[in-house]
Formats: sequence, structure tokens, C-alpha cells
Amino acid sequence: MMEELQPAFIPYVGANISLEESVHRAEGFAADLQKRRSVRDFSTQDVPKSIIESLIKAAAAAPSGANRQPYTFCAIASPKIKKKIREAAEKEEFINYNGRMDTQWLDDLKPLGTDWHKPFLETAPWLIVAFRKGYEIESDGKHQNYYVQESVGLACGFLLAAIHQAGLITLTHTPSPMAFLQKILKRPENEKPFLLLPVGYPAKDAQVPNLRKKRLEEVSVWYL
Ligand code: IYR
Repeated sequence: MMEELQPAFIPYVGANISLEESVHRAEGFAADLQKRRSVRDFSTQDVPKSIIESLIKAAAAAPSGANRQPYTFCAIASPKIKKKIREAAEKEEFINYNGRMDTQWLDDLKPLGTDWHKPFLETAPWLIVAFRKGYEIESDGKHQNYYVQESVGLACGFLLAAIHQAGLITLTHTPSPMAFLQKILKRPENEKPFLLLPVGYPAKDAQVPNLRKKRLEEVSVWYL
């Protein structure tokens, strides 16, 4: 049973800004997020734990089904555990790149320049692994969660935006299958790995693929 707070409803405290400021902020936020890139070349420069804590707080501020926040974020700085994760991920990725992904998939990945080598899993100072909780294990049994994929996806979206806004880099890594993360991180049976995010600073010579995002017209339809 989720804790019931009193009073049940409280006033909403919004930003309360002018229309002009709103336009400015909306444009500024979009422009800033358009600079976000998935970067695979990490520096070994450390990131303080307090920053990672703030990033996870931002993620956990996302809306979720019945506000049940069906996720756990594992933050890993241990070189030993990072090495284990890299070895297990590369084992799966080797199989992916050598037969498990079909030709169309491999062709679609060509512009990204990825392969089965994942050095960033050790060079990045932090790995954050998001686990989705299909249900909660409570003293009186299992308690269901709702819209679990959507809820964890939204939290991860907030996390990506927070990482970018903090001047850090990440990439959405989904080694597949990734059950090994549950084992290495000793997570309970109700937690399944969802997304792996290396977090840190870019290497001095970091490069990113020259990609373009779809234009507004390509991603929207308007009913006025
Ligand atoms: N998981 C592999 C392959 C891969 C798949 C997609 I879809 C990408 O957008 C990028 C990579 C890897 O991480 O290399």
C-alpha cells in the first residue's frame, strides 16, 4: 500500500512566467536538446557521486503509472563490476554483429559506426543501469505496477535530458539479451534490465556520426 499523504490535494506551484519568457524557454530548451548526441568516446575523468545522485533524482521526477515509479537505477563506479559488464556485453554483441542481427539491421547501423567492441563500458566513470519492476515484492505478496515500459522509458528520457543539461555525455546502450546485468548486479527476480547508460565526459578527440534529425514537418501533424 502506498503511503497516503494529508492533505490529499495541495496547490500546484507552476513557473508563472510571461508568454515572452515561455517562448524563449521553449525555443532555448529545444535548441539545447538538439545539441544532445549519443557519444561513444569517453574520457576517464571522474564525475562526483553527488552529480549522479542529482541525475537519478531528475529521472525519478518523471510521471509513472499510478505514481508507482516501477524502476531501480543501479549506479556503478566499481572498475571490477564495470569490467564484468563489459565482458558480458561484448560476448552478446559479438553474436549480434555476427549473425543475430539481419542484413537490414546491420545496414541501418552502418552510419553509426558501431561494432561489438564496447570500451566505453570501462572508460566511462559511471554506468547507470535502469531496471524495470514488473511488480513489487511486498510483505503480503506481489503488488502489480502499471504501464511499466512507458514509466521506465519516461524516467530514462528525463535522465538523458538531465545528463545533457549537466554537461555530461551518455549513450543508450541495450546489449541484447541483457539478462546478465540482473545476475552481475544481483537484482531480485522482479527487476529486469531496461537500459544501460555510461555517463561521463567526452574524450578530447570524441567524434559523433554526422546524422540529421527529422524536420518538424516529418514528425508532426496539426489539427487546428
Ligand atoms: N546493441 C548493439 C547494436 C545497436 C543497435 C541499435 I537499434 C543501435 O541504435 C545501436 C547499436 C550495439 O550496442 O552495438
